[in-house]
Amino acid sequence: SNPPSDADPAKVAFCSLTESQLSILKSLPKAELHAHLNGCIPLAVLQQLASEYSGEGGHTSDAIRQSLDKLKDGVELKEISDFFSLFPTIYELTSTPNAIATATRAVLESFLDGDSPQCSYLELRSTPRTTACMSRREYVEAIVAEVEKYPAEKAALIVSVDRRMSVADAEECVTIAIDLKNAGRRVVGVDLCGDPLAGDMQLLKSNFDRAREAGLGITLHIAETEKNTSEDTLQLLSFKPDRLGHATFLDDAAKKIVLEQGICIEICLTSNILCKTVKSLQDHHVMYHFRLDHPVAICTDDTLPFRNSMLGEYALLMAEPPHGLGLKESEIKRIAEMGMQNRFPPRPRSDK
Ligand code: 6MZ
Repeated sequence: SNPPSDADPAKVAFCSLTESQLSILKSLPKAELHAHLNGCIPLAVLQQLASEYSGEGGHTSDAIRQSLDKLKDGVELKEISDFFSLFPTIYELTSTPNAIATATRAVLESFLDGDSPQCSYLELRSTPRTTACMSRREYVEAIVAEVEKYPAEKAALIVSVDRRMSVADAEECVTIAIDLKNAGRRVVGVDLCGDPLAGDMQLLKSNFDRAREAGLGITLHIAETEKNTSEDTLQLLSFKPDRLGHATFLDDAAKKIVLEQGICIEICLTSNILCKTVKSLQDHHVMYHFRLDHPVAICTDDTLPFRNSMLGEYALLMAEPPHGLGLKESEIKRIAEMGMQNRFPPRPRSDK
């Protein structure tokens, strides 16, 4: 394959490490807390699913093949809004219970299996979808059944709500999460994701309240883009989240709340660089929070379009500038511990 380029910051950082640095990173217990299932399916698995695709969703096999070829060449995103157009093709290929189970197995394996696993614990997230072949509940059940093949200390599921959803659809997703949790299934939290500028978040609050009261962890994509308003951000903070995704553009009022309440931030370095929501790695807000000893968790977000891995993201912390942040071993160890400490279920807010 081609040598890593600037389009692959995590690979560049990874390749600049010595064997002994790499073995330090490999030996650290690491928690992946922010990985979207349909954004992390290995390309070979999508290609396999494409070869079995019979056009039931209205796409031609050629159209599917073309968009997978684009992913293979490495997508270049001009801005974050380009990112969401990658998903219709992937969704076409994961629209049956069998296909979503196959995809889930592959994602779990890619993070947790092998001689040198990416992480020791994976909290996978996914947005329930209704298709011609399955209901939202069947979708989640297919995924959770695969997650439960791993021990509880290795894997769990977060149910995502998409900002573009109607209130009724969001309510259905939260109800599924609560029902499965109450039935003893491995659902540990709910997430809010999707196009950062869509929807009116006030309308979703009561559902996140229900999730919290049921003992589910709450994580919210927040202030991911410059265009997110302070009202939107403060509204989301009123949901009392346990963790936040990205939190790139917090204003002073929001920062004060996040710092005072010690709300863990899920940090996705490569994602933010490639979606161009941060100018460069050196400008990334992870250092601001880390210097304040504010909890952060290092995560991949979507390994397929971002061509990254947990080891690659940790390499970005360890490599010397300009390819990495040049953190010391003890500092990286501390960051990895923060990730492990912020796994769901959430600790009571008073002991945070
Ligand atoms: C916001 C994102 C995202 O749920 O179908 N998703 N939402 N910001 C991001 N940062 C780049 N990355 C992924 O996985 C894919 C879905 O996750 C959300 C999007 O809604 C995407 O459609 P699931 O498994």
